[in-house]
Amino acid sequence: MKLYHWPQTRSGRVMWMLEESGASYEIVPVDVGSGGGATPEFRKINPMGKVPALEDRGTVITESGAICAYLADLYPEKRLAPEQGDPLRGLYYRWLFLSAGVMEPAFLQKGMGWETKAAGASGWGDPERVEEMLHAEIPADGWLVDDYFTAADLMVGGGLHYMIQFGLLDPWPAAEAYVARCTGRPAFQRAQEKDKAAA
Ligand SMILES: N[C@@H](CCC(=O)N[C@@H](CS)C(=O)NCC(=O)O)C(=O)O
Repeated sequence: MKLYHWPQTRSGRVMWMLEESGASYEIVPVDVGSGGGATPEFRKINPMGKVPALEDRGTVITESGAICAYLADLYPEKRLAPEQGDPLRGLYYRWLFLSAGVMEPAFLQKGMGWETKAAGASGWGDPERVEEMLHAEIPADGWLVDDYFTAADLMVGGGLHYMIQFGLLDPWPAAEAYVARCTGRPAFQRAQEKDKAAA
């Protein structure tokens, strides 16, 4: 597998997931900060010009949540997702989609200071509503979906880690402890080291 990657970007989450999966992969650096994403060669890999992109046996997958879900299914023995047909699989999808479609835009809106004129029409509501939901749902102990870590924890815990780090979310004890459980995983630590080495 090839991971098109640049340090300290969202592709770090995929590197973490590759480490969780035990996959063997090669890192292909794409300097998205200096126009590397805009080259015709890379646009053939990802027409959005963004990292991460994962190439596996001739197919390119983009979008970090999709890549993490793909890897969880590819390595079922690592138990990083509930099985197909288990209702908890629906809960797992809910968190993956919330992470990409609700949490990210809400916190970007907050970071950029954009006004929401129609929170009822925007799919993510507004940052206040998303924060209320997170306060209610981030578990004081354990994980989001079941009693084991899944790719949904990786996406949500990784996202919270970033938002707290960059001052976009005021931490509360349960969130801090949850993020610490996620980032305390050996696979996260290995990915961090590889990300630093790639930098
Ligand atoms: N929705 C995408 C977002 C990817 C993304 O925005 N990547 C940024 C780095 S964190 C990037 O490559 N930016 C370069 C650009 O847009 O030119 C995902 O989750 O994979």
